[in-house]
Amino acid sequence: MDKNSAKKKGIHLLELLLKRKSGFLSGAEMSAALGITRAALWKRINALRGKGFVIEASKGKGYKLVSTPDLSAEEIKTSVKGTLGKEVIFLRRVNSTNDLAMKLAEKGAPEGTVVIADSQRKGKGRLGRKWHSPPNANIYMSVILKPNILPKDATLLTLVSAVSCASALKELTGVDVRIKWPNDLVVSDKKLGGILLEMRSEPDRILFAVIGIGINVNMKLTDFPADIRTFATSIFKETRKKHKRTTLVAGILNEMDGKLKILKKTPEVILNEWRRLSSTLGRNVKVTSGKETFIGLAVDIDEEGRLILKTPDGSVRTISSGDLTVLREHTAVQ
Ligand code: BT5
Repeated sequence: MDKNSAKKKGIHLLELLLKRKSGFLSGAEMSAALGITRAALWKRINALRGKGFVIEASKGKGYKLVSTPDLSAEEIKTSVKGTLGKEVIFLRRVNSTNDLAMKLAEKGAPEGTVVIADSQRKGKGRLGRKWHSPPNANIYMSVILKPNILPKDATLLTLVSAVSCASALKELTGVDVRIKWPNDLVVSDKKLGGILLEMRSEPDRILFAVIGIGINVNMKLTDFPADIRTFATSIFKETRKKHKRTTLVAGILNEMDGKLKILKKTPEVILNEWRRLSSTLGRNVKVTSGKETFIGLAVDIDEEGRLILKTPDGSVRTISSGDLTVLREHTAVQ
């Protein structure tokens, strides 16, 4: 059997085990369903065990799935409903999931391929900044997309990803995740995560885009470096509970799948969802964009996802990218 179909069979095995969570599945039944010998089944069961799946074996009864690891490619693949996450590359450690995803996309990896890592050596933010990426705690993933939109509309990909993350996290953890323009996921103005969009494009089309998503999930505040601790948060900090990363990853991918389809047909719907989840609109802000700094009231975003700012002198500025700080509510800006 070639490596690829063997890989696929591994997933089918997990699907079978997940379906019969409460009881045992006989070895004969499983080998028949998978079309493999009992010896091959045993090998595959052991391969899953090696990845942290706990599978009980009982003579005469068969196999039973007791627990699944916190993060695994196999369970993500069985949990996604659409194209995103049907192909998952999971690594314990990588320099940057975005760098690897860009390389794979360059080599023709299909749309929806996800690169995910338990930790990153050189996790990156925008403009060469660092993304703190310790192991056993958080989500660091990159999704390859081949969107049929113009390069000038690329910011919409950041917005739709932020909306998908905020909605999925709210639904799965109960945390009121909001979006700070343009790429931050925040909870009560503290940074929970960030999105980094990179792409390869020609003047009139995007060849591929990579959406990098970093979310602090099970990280304790004391584990953050001192400089980040003051303004960051995690799902654990907000809920006092640990959350299974695989569930959150699959939830986000499913949400993104649906919302990307909506973006294609009715971008206005996504823009409205963004507005509803925004922590930025209606507030006085300072935006640094390149060498310029603007202060004003964030009134809206336009159809390309640019921020519309009303400055104190009454003029209107449209800003396509930058770093935004929310000013204290009493700062007088008209
Ligand atoms: C971002 O950049 O917010 C985008 C972060 C994207 C990270 C993901 S992880 C998977 C994928 N692979 C990568 O290599 N990157 C992506 P920016 O807006 O530039 O914010 C960066 C700033 O956030 C840093 O300068 C720190 O101040 C702060 N920061 C760093 N690590 C953080 C963390 N874990 N939690 C909260 N804030 C952090």
